[in-house]
Amino acid sequence: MPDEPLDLPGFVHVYSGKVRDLYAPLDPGTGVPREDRLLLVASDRISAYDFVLDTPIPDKGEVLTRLSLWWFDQLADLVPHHVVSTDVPDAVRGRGVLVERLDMLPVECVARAYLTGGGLGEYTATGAVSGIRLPSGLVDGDRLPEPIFTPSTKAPAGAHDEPIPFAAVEAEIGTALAERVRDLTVAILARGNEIASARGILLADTKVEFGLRGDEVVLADEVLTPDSSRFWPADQWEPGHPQPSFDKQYVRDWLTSPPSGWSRSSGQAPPALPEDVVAQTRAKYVEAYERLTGEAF
Ligand code: PZK
Repeated sequence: MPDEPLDLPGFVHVYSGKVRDLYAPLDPGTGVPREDRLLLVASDRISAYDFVLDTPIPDKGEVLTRLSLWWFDQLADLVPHHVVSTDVPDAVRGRGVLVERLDMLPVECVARAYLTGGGLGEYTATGAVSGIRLPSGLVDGDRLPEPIFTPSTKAPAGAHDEPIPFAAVEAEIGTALAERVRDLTVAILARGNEIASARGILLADTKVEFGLRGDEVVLADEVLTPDSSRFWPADQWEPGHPQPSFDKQYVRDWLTSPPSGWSRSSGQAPPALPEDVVAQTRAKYVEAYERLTGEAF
């Protein structure tokens, strides 16, 4: 990890994910970490093929943070969210968000609108995804008749989330809460696609996280960003093969091309990215932001 955790006066680092970091604000009177707030910081780190690359993508953290804030607002009539303030230390301005600390639900809430990835694997093996029987004959990239809820475990750092049946979610958090997060997750992806597909982007699937404020379900984390969702260019959508990634295709293409000298199967860390790949990738994140929001980044 090249540059983080940061030394942020008034905050203590509490956790780092692959590309984001979590801090707790300190009570100015006592210096004790507050238990009701967190500072979520999106870095410029990018992952590909399960590695965090050595080369950051300039402004990625700010683009994704601003996109997530915009989506929270687009979704506000469906679900309350955890954002408290974007007034954060200069060192993380634009990519840091102060949020309400919630009691997080111990489930990854995934919805799929198109069939690909792990969902496609399950379908090919069983004809169903997360216990939901699908029409026969679907291929990679097909749109599903309607978005479906395909929850997974929250795996510890380094491990992969595992798909779980809806019944396991009910057993974990109770039937009423399970039905609520299922319906919200599907509604978020459906609303996301109503907006995004009109702007040339398909949201194949998404992962969202919810927490509780008392007994109210609150949307947390980031939402409908390219790091939490598969973004596909709508004009290149062609079921029958893996779809290009809106944001990471230049990175993947270069890493798997001869000039990189890297092989996925080597187990070695990928090499640093050339500057043209960095610039093209940055431009794709900015393009996604600008297409979706209609605002200049
Ligand atoms: C919380 N994460 C994942 C996100 C990371 C890790 N509002 C909240 N209340 C309590 N906990 C969390 C949240 C949120 N969001 C989120 N882990 C805990 C995560 C960002 C960076 F390092």
